[in-house]
Amino acid sequence: MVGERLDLKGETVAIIGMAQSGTAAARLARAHGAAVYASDVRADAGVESGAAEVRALGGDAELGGHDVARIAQADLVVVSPGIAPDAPVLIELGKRGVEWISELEFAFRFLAAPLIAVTGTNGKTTTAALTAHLLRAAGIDAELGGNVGASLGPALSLVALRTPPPAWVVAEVSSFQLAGIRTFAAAVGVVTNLSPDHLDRYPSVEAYYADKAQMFRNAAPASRWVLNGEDPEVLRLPGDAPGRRCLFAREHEPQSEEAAFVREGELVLRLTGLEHPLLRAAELPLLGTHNVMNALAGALAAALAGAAPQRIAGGLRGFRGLPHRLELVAERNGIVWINDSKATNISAARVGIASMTQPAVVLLGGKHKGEPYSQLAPVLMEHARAVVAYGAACAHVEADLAAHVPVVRVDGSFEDAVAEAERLARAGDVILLSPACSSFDMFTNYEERGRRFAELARGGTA
Ligand code: UMA
Repeated sequence: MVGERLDLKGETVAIIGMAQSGTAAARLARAHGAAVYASDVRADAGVESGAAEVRALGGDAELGGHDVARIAQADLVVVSPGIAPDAPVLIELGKRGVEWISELEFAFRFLAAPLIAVTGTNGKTTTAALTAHLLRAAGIDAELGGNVGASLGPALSLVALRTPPPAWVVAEVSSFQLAGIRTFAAAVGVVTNLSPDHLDRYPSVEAYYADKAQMFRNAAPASRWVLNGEDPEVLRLPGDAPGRRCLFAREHEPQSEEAAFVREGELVLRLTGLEHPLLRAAELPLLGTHNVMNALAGALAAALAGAAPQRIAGGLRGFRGLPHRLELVAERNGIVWINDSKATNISAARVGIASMTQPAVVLLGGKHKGEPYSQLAPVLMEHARAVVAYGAACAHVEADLAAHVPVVRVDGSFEDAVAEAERLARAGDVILLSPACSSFDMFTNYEERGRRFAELARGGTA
């Protein structure tokens, strides 16, 4: 299951969006001989560098709008994942009967290595990064990319340019990317868990899950599906797609011939019926029980790609976790500062808050995504001294939670919100950035939000 590797000589590829994915797709298209027309509605510094890169490669780049007629004439149209299906440019193309593919699909067509694709609502970045780490620990040349975010790996189009190709590619794939696939097929597909998310883009949870289910669109008997055996939505997702189900679970031992589970505090792999104890869960260097599930998923995926169980155990012991995910960033005046900026939805925030062992002042807010924050009330009542509601969602957060926990609403800047959290915290407390929202009201992305929080935590000027 590797891509078809099309020859694009004499063809024109139109690329919509010129941030990371668009620019990477332009690079890949040019490398395979295509003429490129890339465009972006924005015309700011964020896309200027992408445009300059496209032009330097001999492509044509246009900022500040899309020439729909020109895009419609292209042989292939590649769309960046951040562009919603109701964006005017896609509506216009739809009216003209023009089809498009996602950057994920485009990149897949040029991948010369088998692929482990990791999707799910939460934990997919940690699981993808861990899987690549475990493969490398087992001496297998693995490249990580896709939706992991720029600090961890490139867009898949850049992975597809690597020469010589790696032995395996591990990609985190989002529902936005899966929405635009045709031939994309993972050799090993991982689904970490499913819960409502992105309701600002999807009309319903079902529509979001339907895009996730695209993972199974080109399933074959040789496909291996690493599935969360404790999540009924995940178990339902593949329907009757061909391929072997390999389950991971923390609370029980799955019956599948390939499985990963915890028995009496020890992580165990079962491969073609044979059991391999790996290490004790307490030896995992990652915070929180959700990370036990991520470790089981990563270990099983790596084993299915050929990593030896003993090497997997060593790799698990040495994995240090990722930035912006329950990351301890400072300790000052008896207060511990934890950056969970990646908790961009309710379910991720709930998991992070639940893993606190000291009273927490929780910074909650950002761009509202549509879910009610009252779902966090039980976990906040147990773990939070106070909530600081900030950002565009602050009124929603306050309205949903004030009856359950002390809420201080800050209508000002992010810096004002952090200063308020510091005022509320006492020695022995944790200040936890757990936004449950996206960052786009105040920042370019969650990484910038997390970095700013870490700066302020270390005593940077507000
Ligand atoms: N645009 C147009 N026309 C429109 C609308 C938008 O030109 O009508 C432009 C925007 O101005 C922007 C570009 O299209 O310049 C869209 O860029 P993008 O949002 O797709 O951003 P990229 O830099 O290409 O990053 C994407 C992923 N981002 C999203 O899906 C939102 C990155 O995942 C990913 O790492 C990268 O591709 C490489 O694969 C980030 C993410 O936040 C980490 N993902 C979401 C998540 O995990 O929740 C899905």
